[in-house]
Amino acid sequence: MTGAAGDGSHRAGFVALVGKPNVGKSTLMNALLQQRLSIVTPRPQTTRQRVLGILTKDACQVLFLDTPGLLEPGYRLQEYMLQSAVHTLHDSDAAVAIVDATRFNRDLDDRVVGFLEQSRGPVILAINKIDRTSRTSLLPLIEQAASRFPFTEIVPVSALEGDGLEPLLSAVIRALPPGPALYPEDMITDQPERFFVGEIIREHLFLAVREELPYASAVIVEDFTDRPNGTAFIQASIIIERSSQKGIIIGKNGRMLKNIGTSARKAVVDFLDRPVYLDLRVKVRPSWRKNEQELRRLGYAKR
Ligand SMILES: Nc1nc2c(ncn2[C@@H]2O[C@H](COP(=O)(O)OP(=O)(O)OP(=O)(O)O)[C@@H](O)[C@H]2O)c(=O)[nH]1
Ligand SMILES: [Mg+2]
Repeated sequence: MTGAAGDGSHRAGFVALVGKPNVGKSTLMNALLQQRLSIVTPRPQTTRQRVLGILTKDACQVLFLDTPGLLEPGYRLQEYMLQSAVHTLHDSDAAVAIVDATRFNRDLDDRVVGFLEQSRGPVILAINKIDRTSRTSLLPLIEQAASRFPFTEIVPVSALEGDGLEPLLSAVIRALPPGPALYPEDMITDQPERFFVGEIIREHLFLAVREELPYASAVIVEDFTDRPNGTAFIQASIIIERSSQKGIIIGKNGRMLKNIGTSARKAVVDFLDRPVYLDLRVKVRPSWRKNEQELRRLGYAKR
């Protein structure tokens, strides 16, 4: 049993991290957990599913839920992403809404406020990326934010530089309901290694390709077997929509696919902390983003 639970002061609960695409939700969760769990890229719409990150301290357990950005869906995958974010917000005990300080008006628009109004619990505002603004520009943003929504607290942060994280975490803990820890204290997430391996490969794919291609691609882990010699044998496929995209991902003399495989494998080794054999292939699934059955097969299943 953790810490101060005996005297009834222990707190625990689910905290949704929500906001427009690219505001830094995943970077913030990783910074709060001090662990690289959720994938991060410079592109909007990187996160496609909710990711649980568990932070256990003596007097509390915070169950952070990273979510996809609150986008305007144009196709089925995006509908799934929005639904996943909105459901997570509805199901959580508290929420941290995140905005990019340099894009404040875009990030705290009426639509976002409308979603926040559906939150079950208190909502804290994290004004992120303050490393890219001046201190003097923050005060007017805080005043505007307070006039748009009854945030319980407003905290300026830089998830990238680790600035403001302590005050934010204190605000989150104050927003949690009393209760015992819900997960064992050494647990960091409830999602399987296999899920994160697919995500890490997708991260390296997103970093390597341009324009529409990241949005037209997905990764599926076909086989994940721990061999008796201690090596994780992983076979994964990059799914794309058209055969014309296949050539781009494979690259001249197979170089692009090889580079993605090499960098992804290194990151998977860091994550799993054991040797990894990675076999990476490319498969075409026409219009998978719009096809319910394909989406389900890729793990993007609606509830
Ligand atoms: N300068 C600066 N950049 C940041 C900060 N936080 C995040 N970023 C960058 O913003 C980009 C998006 O970060 P993510 O954490 O992937 O953002 P997200 O909100 O999870 O994005 P989606 O999953 O696509 O909705 C990355 O290039 C991050 O490095 C910050 O505090 N300062
Ligand atoms: Mg994200």
